[in-house]
Amino acid sequence: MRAVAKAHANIALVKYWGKRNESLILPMNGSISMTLRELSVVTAVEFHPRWQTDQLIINGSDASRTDLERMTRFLNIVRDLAQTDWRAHVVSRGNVPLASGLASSSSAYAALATASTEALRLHLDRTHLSILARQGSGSAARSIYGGFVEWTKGERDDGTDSYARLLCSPDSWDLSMVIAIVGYGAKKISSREGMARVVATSVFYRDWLNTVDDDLDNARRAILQRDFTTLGQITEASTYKMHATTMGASPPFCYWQAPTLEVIHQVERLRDHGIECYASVDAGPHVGILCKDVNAHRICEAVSGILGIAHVLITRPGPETKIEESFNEA
Ligand code: 2P0
Repeated sequence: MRAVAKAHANIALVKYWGKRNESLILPMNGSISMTLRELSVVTAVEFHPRWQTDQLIINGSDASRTDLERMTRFLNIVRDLAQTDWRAHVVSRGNVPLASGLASSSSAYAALATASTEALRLHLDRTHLSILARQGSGSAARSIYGGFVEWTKGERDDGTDSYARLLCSPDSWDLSMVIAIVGYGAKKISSREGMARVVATSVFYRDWLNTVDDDLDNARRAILQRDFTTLGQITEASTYKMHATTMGASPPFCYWQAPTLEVIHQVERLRDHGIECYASVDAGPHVGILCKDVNAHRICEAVSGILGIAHVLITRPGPETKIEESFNEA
């Protein structure tokens, strides 16, 4: 019972920030993202009746105890669906920097959801895959789809209406995201911990929630109309508002580092010179710069020289999750 799946990371344009249910991973607000072609993970999952425990290997090394326990909790949901108690060996390899604020869990849990359900012949449709992936990591709900994607927060307590859907396929808009990486390594405050602290304590959190629905409506419309300027402006505003909530938390915290701000200032200068581009920062120091394809290389050059920028990559809208191999088809 083995299957292999590939999933791509995504970066939110309108951010998911805060949970209303921590165990089912139900968000306080909806979000909109772009799936990235150049950042992906391939995960092989095999279930066997003789294995006593789950095993997880990430990029050639045994996973940490925390990562393994988190995966086992997720696979227990899959095992319940398939009514089996077989344990799994999971081998995952990807090019997304882990736990650094570059959406690594989005691709990890989208690939794991897809491969594990295929291995157990559950044959879920994309809506149910999105609901399942969400329970591993919220942003993974969006990586089930390619291109531009909206995750609706839903209203129900059981999460059956909280899933993603496609807004615009990857090949139908010539946008890029230039990603300036500020330095690898795990961040001090995980996104999970950061959003929980913000929901519980931030004096700005209510204001964040009050504006998200308008941002979603306007961003959705901008994507459907291929209105880059409006989408870019909402993207940058969503970033500033999300990070303002961290500064209003108790104790306050900030994911930005000095090079983060340097890159944001460079984005403003580029705009002043007629190169339209917009900054996006997630729960980490890196900056995604949304732009038209035609400007991506120029922007890449303009931020590469900034002190503290370790690496810059150009990403384009990427595909949905895909089954690469299935033992059951053989
Ligand atoms: C997002 N982030 O929309 C937001 C913006 C970070 C900032 O989703 O706790 O790893 O697993 O649901 O998905 C990162 O958080 O968090 C994230 P969990 P996740 O992309």
